[in-house]
Parts: sequence; C-alpha cells; structure tokens
Amino acid sequence: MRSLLIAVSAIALLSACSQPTSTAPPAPTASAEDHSGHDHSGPVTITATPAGPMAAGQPVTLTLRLTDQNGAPIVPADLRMNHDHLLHVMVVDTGLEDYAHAHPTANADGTFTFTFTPRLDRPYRLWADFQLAHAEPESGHSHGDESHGDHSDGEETHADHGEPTYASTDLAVGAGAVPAFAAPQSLRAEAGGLRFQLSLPSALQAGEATQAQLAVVSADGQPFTQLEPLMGAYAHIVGFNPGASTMLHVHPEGAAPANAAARGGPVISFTLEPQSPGPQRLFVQVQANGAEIIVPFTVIVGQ
Ligand SMILES: [Cu+2]
Repeated sequence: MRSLLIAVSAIALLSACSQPTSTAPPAPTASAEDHSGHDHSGPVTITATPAGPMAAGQPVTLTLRLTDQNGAPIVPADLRMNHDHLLHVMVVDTGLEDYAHAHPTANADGTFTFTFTPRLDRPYRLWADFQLAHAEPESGHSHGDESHGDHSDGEETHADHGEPTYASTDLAVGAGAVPAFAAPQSLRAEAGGLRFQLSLPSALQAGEATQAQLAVVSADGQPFTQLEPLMGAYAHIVGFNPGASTMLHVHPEGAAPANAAARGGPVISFTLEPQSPGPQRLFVQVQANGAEIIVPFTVIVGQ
C-alpha cells in the first residue's frame, strides 16, 4: 500500500509539472548559504506538531518539520520560492468538505508554523508542496515511464529533480465519522458572488490527460473577466481522492499574470490527469474583488 501511495503521488507530480510554470527563478537568498553536501534526495517526510488540542472550531498552531530520507532536516534555506512562497500547505478533512491552503512562516530553527481552524471533528490530512533549492532544473519529462513502474523500493520521488515535491501526514483533529464520499459528479458551483461551470470534453479516465475548462460568470450572467492574480496564477486547482491519500495540484495553461494589475477570465483551461478511478474532489482557488474564493467540484474518474 505504501509503495502504491508513493507511486500515485509521484504520478501526481507529473500532472503538475506538465503545466506551464510561472515560478520565478530560484531566490538568491534561498540558496545563498553554503549547503553543499546537503543532497536531500529521496522521499521527504513531514511531521506536524500541534501546539494544543485539535478540535472543530478551535484555532490551532502547527509546527512542521521536513526531513529527508536520512533524517536530515530540510530547512527553509533548502527550499526555493514557488508561487510566491517557500512552502504551500493544503489541509483537508478526509471527507473532503473542509479545505484550506496556507503558507507557513519559516522559523529560524528550521521549522515552519501556521495556524488553521478545522471546521469538522474528523481526521484530516495535511499535504505540503515545495521545491528544493538545490535541485537541478529540468526542461523535459524524463520520468514518464518510471512513475508508472513498480515503486516497491520506495526510492522514486522527484525530490532531487527541481520539480514540485509533495509530502503528507495525518492530522488527528477528531474522531468523528467520515461520511462516504460518493457524490454525483458536480460541475457547477456558486461562490463569492460568482458562478462557475467546469466543462470536460469527455469523461475523465484514470491515467489519461483531459483538457478541462472553467467558465466564470458574474451574478448577472455576464462573462467574468476580472480574476485577479493569486500566488502567481489566475487559479489553483487541487484535487483529492476520498481519504485525501493522493493530491493533484495544477495551474491554468497560458500566460501567467504579468503583474498585479493583470486580469483573467472568463474561461481558464487546465489539464487534469487523475491517476486513480472513482470520485475526486476538486477545489479551485481564485481571487476576485480582492477576496479569495474556494470553489468545490466533484468529478468521477472512470477506469
Ligand atoms: Cu497552485
């Protein structure tokens, strides 16, 4: 099972790295220190330590520690800027109803901290998304076949390839029952005073890339063209399977916002390449009228 999860996570990386990137060049400050000899290759482990009890409705501060496969700490100076931040954290309950995206603060002791307030008394899952500063940038996609291979040795992550690296851990927020997630496909949503419609040219299939389009319409029915830049993109699309044991994180195709005054919409396109069949929750995060909006969809992935 463990090797399967690693394989699925690694495949999710491929989906992410197939998108045009708007990532800035490595920040000089992130690599200025001499970390030669710190070759953080292999799987990355994350631990999350709450400062107090975790419960629905209670703000809790979590301290995150990243370590490489040898147990060596991966500290903020080992990371590079990725969509305006060193570290992105996605927190979701395992019933896929409560989702948050946070940017933890880097601490002098090498840890990261952030505060969130779970809405539900349930097990949660935390996913971290980051890039290692010393990784070799890669232009191609040389990992295609290896990601579909047998990961029984557990060595195949892309932590040393200059691509997004994911690590995840459980958060024991509560022991409440998690409803079965088998909602029908849901491709329309309203949030933040806007209406969103997801279009798929064909049914999603596991292991196949599908071009999705998201149309945004204002409350009065007009195509909405004022999506604001948010972390270097007009939208962030994060998908989870039931239980949140896999995560997929992609961005729109086309040019990234050139500056803070740039605006996007009314349609954004992105590629979805789910790796496992079954229902998946997609959370699309956009910004409009100065406010962040999280829009939930449910897609059904065929076999
Ligand atoms: Cu994103």
